[in-house]
Formats: sequence, C-alpha cells, structure tokens
Amino acid sequence: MSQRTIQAILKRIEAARQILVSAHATPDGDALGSTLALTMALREMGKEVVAFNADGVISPFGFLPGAKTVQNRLDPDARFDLGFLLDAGELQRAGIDLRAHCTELINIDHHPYSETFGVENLVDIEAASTAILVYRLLRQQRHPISLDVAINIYTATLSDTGSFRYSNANQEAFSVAAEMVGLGINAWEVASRLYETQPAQRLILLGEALRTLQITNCGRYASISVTSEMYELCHAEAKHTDGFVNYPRSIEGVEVSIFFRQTDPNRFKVGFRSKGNVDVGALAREMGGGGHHNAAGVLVEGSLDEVRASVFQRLGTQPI
Ligand SMILES: [Mn+2]
Repeated sequence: MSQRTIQAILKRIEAARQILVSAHATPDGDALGSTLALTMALREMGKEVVAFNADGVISPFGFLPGAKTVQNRLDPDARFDLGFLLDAGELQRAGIDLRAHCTELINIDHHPYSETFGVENLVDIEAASTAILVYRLLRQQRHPISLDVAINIYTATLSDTGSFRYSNANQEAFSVAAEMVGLGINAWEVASRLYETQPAQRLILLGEALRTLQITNCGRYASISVTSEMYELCHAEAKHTDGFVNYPRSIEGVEVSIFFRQTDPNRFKVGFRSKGNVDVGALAREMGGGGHHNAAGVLVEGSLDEVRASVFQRLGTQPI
C-alpha cells in the first residue's frame, strides 16, 4: 500500500520541474528536518526546489544544512508543478494557501487522522518522524543519501522521538539513526546544537515557571505557568517557553502535564502533554481546542486563577 504510494510519488517527482517543499508553521525539528532532507535530495536530483515555511527557520535549527535557503514568503505569482506538505496533519497548518501555488499537492505525514488533501498521501503513524518517510522515499528511489540529507533526517528523528525516549522510538528510528551515523553525521554535534545552545533568558524564565508548579491531590496532573509579568522580569518572550510543558510530566506518577501561557491580558494558551492513557486531544476538543492523544492545546479566556480553576475542574481534581 505505502509501497505503491511511494512509487506514485516518485513518478510525480520525475515528471515535475519546479517543486515546493513545505511543512507546518511554527516548525519543530521534524518539520524543518524533513523539509530540508527532501529539498536537498530533490536538488541533488536536479530539480528546482523552493523550501518554504510560513515561520521560517526558528532557533535552534539554523545549523541544519540548507536552512539558509528556506523562504518564509512566496511571490504571489510563484507556481510549482508539485508541492509537498510535510508533517502537517491538516492542509491549513501550512500557513498559506498551497493550492494557489501548486498544481498538485502531496501529503507526507505520520500524524493520526492526517487529512488526505494530496493527490498522493504517504501517511504512516508507525513512522517515528516524517523524515523517516522521506528516508523511505529516497531509499526506494536508490538515491544516495548525502551528508546534508543525513544530518536533516537524523535531527528530525532525534527531535520527534525526544532523543529516542518516547514510545515512537522504534527499531526503524534507531536503525535509520545508526545508518545516518554510518554516513558520517556527528551525533554529538547535533545534540549539542539542539540542546546546549539555549539563550540564558530561557533558563531564567524556566526558573520562574517552575516556582509555579502545582500538583493535583491525585498526583496525576501537574502544571506550570508563565505570565506576561514573567516575560518582562526575565527579558524573555513566548518563543523561550518551547518545551516548558514537558517539565511537569517528568514527575513520578504524573500522567498529564499542563502549561498555562499568557498570550493576552485576559487570555491563556493551555498546553497539555500526556504520557499515559489520558487522551488530552479529546479534553482539548471539549474545551474548543485541538490536538492528539498525547499533545493538545486550547486558548482560554480569563485570569490565570480562573483559567487554572476551570481546567482542573474539568479534570475532576484540584491542586494541593
Ligand atoms: Mn513529526
């Protein structure tokens, strides 16, 4: 089934001259890594490729080979024979109207319930990263994987598996990673670029956020918060909170971590991460938001106390 899809995609690549490669906006390591892995490989095949992300390349991913060629804007007249949207789940997460620019669209993704907006949809929820699906495509085509492509595939997979700690870190993830190391990538350098280059104000803000830690009396839920006041105090901004939601989840017994982040004077973004059976996607949808079983979010109006109280009430529990 997916073999047939891969063959069909390779045929369309062969026929195309101008190709757009994009992924979801506010990109993570997999979105950018898979975009750049596919972009670099297609360029090696002699295709004219534009790599696009509505939010450009965000820190710390500037080191990825090809990162400097990513555009965050498209000429309104730009037209492509073929457009890829990677790792997105939904067409609209591209952040622009891809259909206006591309004759045909292809969806490559590993999210459950990924929309079938493409003429071909290579979707496999067993793939640890979307970059792994790009890898399968290149292998099928017998395209030799260059060092530039390898670094992107490795970084995307390292990033989407939480450094090979999450339940999606399967045999394929490890074996592709090992192959990329065999091709000459420096695993230590990638890890240090990803995890040891944070700005000081992020750590200072994290310190403030951790002081707000609340654990519910059942011990299964824990939350931290960041307010506009804290941003000012720490000379930090929203982009510095990336990954904060994971800290409460590291507490023994905690199944769901919740991160309250102020976006406006009277509004909070509530992020959920689950490491167990609790479906936080369903919870967020109930509240008017969205997401998946393990990761979801919703915007809620109110003061921090109000928003926190309403979330904990919905969970049927309260903080100690
Ligand atoms: Mn992904």
